[in-house]
Amino acid sequence: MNSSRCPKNLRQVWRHTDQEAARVSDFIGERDTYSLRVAAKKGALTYDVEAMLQDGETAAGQDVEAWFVGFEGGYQLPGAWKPRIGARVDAGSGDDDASDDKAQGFDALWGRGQSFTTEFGYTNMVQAGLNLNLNPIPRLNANLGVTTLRRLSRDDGVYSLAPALIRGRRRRAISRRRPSHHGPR
Ligand SMILES: [Ca+2]
Repeated sequence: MNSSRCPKNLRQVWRHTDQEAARVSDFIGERDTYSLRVAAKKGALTYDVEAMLQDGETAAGQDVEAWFVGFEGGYQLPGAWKPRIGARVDAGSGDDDASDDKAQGFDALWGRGQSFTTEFGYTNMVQAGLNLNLNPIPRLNANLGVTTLRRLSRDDGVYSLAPALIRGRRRRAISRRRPSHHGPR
C-alpha cells in the first residue's frame, strides 16, 4: 500500500490485494485499488469526497473493472437549535453480465467508516440520503433523515459489507475470506 498526504485535506491510496478465497468468487484474485479522497471545512460548509478505481484479474481470468464514489457534506445554519443540513451519496459498481470476461463488482476492501445500513454494502448499490440535525435543548440531539437505496445493475445482486451476496444473482460461494496482501486491512 502506498499512501501520501499532499495538502492536509487530500489523501491518495494505492493498495494491492491477492485474495485466495472470498465469499464472492469475483473477488478471488489480484486487485489494485486506487483511491483519492478530499475533505475540507470552509466556514459553515464541510465536505468529504472519495473516488476509487479497481483493476486486476480474478482467479477465473476476468479483468477487474470496478469503481466507487462517495460524497458526504453538510452546512451549518444559524439558529438557536443549531440546525445542520447534510447529504450523503455512496455508489459502488456492480456486474451486469456474469458470463463475460469482466468482473465489475466493487470490492469494499475497507469501508469509509460505515455504510448507510449495517445490512448492505457498497457493491452494486447507490445509496443517497438527506438529513437535518438539531440540538433543541442541551444534551439532546435530533436527527431526521431519508435515504434511498437502489441496485446499479438489475443483473447483479445485493451484498453485505463483508462483502457477501445476500440477495439476487447467485455466484459460487466460498466459506472463508483470507486475504494475502501488502498491508493491514
Ligand atoms: Ca462480468
